[in-house]
Formats: sequence, C-alpha cells, structure tokens
Amino acid sequence: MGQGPVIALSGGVGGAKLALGLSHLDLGDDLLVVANVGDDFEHLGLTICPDLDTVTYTLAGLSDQSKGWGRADEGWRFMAALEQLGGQSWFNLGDSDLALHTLRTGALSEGESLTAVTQAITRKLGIEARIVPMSDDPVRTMVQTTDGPLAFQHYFVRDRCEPVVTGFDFDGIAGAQPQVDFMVALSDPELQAIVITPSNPFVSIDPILELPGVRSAIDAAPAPVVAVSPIVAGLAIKGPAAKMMMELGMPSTALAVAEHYGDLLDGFVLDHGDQDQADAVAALGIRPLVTKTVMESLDDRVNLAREVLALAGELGT
Ligand code: FO1
Repeated sequence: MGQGPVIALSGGVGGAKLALGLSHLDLGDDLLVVANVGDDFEHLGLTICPDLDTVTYTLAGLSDQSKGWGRADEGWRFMAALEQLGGQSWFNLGDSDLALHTLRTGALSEGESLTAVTQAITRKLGIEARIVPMSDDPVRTMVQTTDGPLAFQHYFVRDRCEPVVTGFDFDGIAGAQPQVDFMVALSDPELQAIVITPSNPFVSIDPILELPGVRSAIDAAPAPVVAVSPIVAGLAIKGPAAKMMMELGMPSTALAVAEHYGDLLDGFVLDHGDQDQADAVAALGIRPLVTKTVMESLDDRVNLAREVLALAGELGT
C-alpha cells in the first residue's frame, strides 16, 4: 500500500461503504472524504445534509445498514407527534438523528461553517478520517423531469424517483467555492489517490466535479483517479442511477459510467458480472480492474478499498 493522503468523493450509501473500507486501511486523518451537498435541503426549519450524515454515521459505526440512511436503533416519536399535529411527514427524521440536524442548524445560524460543525461532530463521534462537505456554500440539485423541475429530496423521497428525468441543475454551483481542505489535498505532492466511490454519477459525484476549479485541479493533481462502478450487471446497487441512465438515453452499464467520467479517469473498477466490458473500458485509455464490487460485509468493503488503492499505486508508478 502506498503512502500519503487519499481523497474519496462520496454521495450517500455506496460511497459511505467504500469510505468505511478505506477508513480501515490505517490512513488515519490522511483519508479525506468529500461529501456531496447537492442533496441538502431546508426542511422544518432545519438544514439537512443527507450524504454528509450518511458518511458520518457509517464511519462512526452508527448507521442503519438496512435503510442505508439515518441511525440504527432509531426512535420515531418525533415523526408520530409531527404527523398528529398535521406537519409534513414525507421525510423521516428519527429522534436521535434530529439531534444532529438541530445542532448543525443552530451552529450555522450562529455563523459557523458547515466544515466547522461537521468537524466538531465527527471528532465527537471518534472518527479519525476527515469528512468535509464539497463546499461551505449552498448548492442544491434540481432534477429536471417531464413533470417539471423538482428539488432533489422532493424527487427522491417524496415522489420516490418516479418522475422521468431529463437532466439536472446544481443551483448555486457557479458561485460556490470548493471546500478548502479538498483543494489543498488535491495539490499535495504526496497525494496517493483520488477515489470516485460507487455513488450516483449524476446527482452525487457530478455536483462535486462541477464546482468551479475542481475538474482542473483533479486533472493537475499528482495522483491517479480511480472510480468504482455503481452499476453492476445493468442495475444500480441502490438508488435510481440505472433508471436515470435509461431515461437520459444512455445504456445502464458500467461502461457508460466510465464513458461519463471519461478523461478524468486513470482506472475503473467493475464487478465480475461486467467482465465483458473491461476491454471496452481499456479502449477508452482507462485501466480496468475486475473484482467483487458488491459490498455485503465489512470484509468486502475493506478488500475493495485495498484493491482500489493497489490499482492507484500501479497507475501512479
Ligand atoms: N431517504 C428516504 O428514502 N426516505 C426518508 O424518509 C429519508 C429521510 C432521511 C433523513 C435524514 C437523512 O440524512 C437521510 C434521509 N434519507 C431518506 C436519505 C436521503 O434522501 C438521501 O439523500 C438519499 O439516500 C440519496 O443519497
């Protein structure tokens, strides 16, 4: 295994699983997980940051593994009371999860940055890796659909990803600054790897890549870029990535994900089930690695993380 910092770009569930694997490789605070904030929204007066929180709960060992979001052993008395009072109940906030949203919203309203409040929370939870939002400025993903534009959580949770997608806008992105530790790490001469985790390319990773200056900083970074396919045998492990690809007129394949990232990539990790696409990935000038990408156990997460860094090591030499 190489030395030096590792940057992992992450959305929610799939990204958090690989980030957990990476956090078991003795990187300590040399692991920098950059979380998408395009899913964030203001709800019931609270600032909710689902991807940041999914990564935080996962690395703290607190996540609900069956749902993929929120905390394990959660209580739902707040939601029951909210419903009784006629409040909006389409987005589920667990009793313990609510503590994080309340703390964060209070800190933000006092002028603290999202980075600072996230750092305070992750330290308190004993997380060694650094988890940062992609930006301290608000960026909000709007899903363009045949029914009109929808704010991301309205599309995802309220409307259960049913509307047909035609494109995406990231409101606020042109004026958003990429998070400072992220940019510093990208120019670190010791940087070992930039890992694009198996999160949704369109709504989890693209908002990070489209921040002003990020693509050029990644291109100029001294480390290889390795992505793990979120699509296995034509299906997304979780979430609407495959459905979105079909609606956008793309094949829902691992190869199409590699093509989507294109020149940015040096390496691409596909599942055994997609072995037949490895040559086509290589023909794009991207080194393919075929392995088990479906992360069922902690061992799967750690093994995949190790293989991703080994591939980066080969590509970096
Ligand atoms: N996802 C759902 O499908 N339904 C919910 O009610 C829901 C609540 C929720 C609360 C806090 C949180 O951090 C995440 C939550 N998510 C919920 C997940 C969220 O919508 C994520 O944006 C997606 O998982 C995409 O990453």
